[in-house]
Amino acid sequence: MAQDAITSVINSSDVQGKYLDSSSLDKLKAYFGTGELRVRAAGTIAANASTIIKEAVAKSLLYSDVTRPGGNMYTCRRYAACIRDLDYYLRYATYAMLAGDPSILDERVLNGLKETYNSLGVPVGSTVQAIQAIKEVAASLIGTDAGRELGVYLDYISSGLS
Ligand SMILES: CCC1=C(C)/C(=C/C2=NC(=C\c3[nH]c(/C=C4\NC(=O)[C@H](C)[C@H]4CC)c(C)c3CCC(=O)O)/C(CCC(=O)O)=C2C)NC1=O
Repeated sequence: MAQDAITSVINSSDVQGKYLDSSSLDKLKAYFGTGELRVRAAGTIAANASTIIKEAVAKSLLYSDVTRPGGNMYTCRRYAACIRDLDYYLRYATYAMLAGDPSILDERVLNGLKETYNSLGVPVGSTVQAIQAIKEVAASLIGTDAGRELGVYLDYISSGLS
């Protein structure tokens, strides 16, 4: 089950039959302390998602081998599939940022993804480059602090793919 920062510390305290200890409370303080920042960032991302993806693709994939004949992104159908995948990554990273927890990524995005990419010849290296470009473009819109919060989960997807 996908969880969030609150259920995560509650579950680990409950397993030990204890009240929240100081490190759990510190985690919650950090979570609530950045709440407004993360909610505002999620709004900005939602309003600019297609621009963020388009700019990230321009920075990372256009005019590279993947978009040339024989490349995995060549043809409209595959180009569209790639853009759709990148939009999934941004959307789910935004959910995870709001939850303050990566479990939703394991459950709904990364589960079986590496195998699917390998069987379809989707290049992981280029995908990771595009995800890193999303991180940069998004940070320039939402600011450095929120960009760092979002970046944690985009990096989580990148390492899950690699
Ligand atoms: C929400 C969870 C979720 C994810 C993550 C997801 C990914 C996903 N991407 C796919 C395909 C694909 N993914 C890409 C992506 C790319 N090719 C490149 O060269 C680029 C580097 C890269 C974009 C960054 C492409 C081109 C295909 C189609 C490959 C093909 O059918 O030949 C497929 C195979 C089925 C399909 O085509 O729809 C899946 C399941 N589906 C999901 O439901």
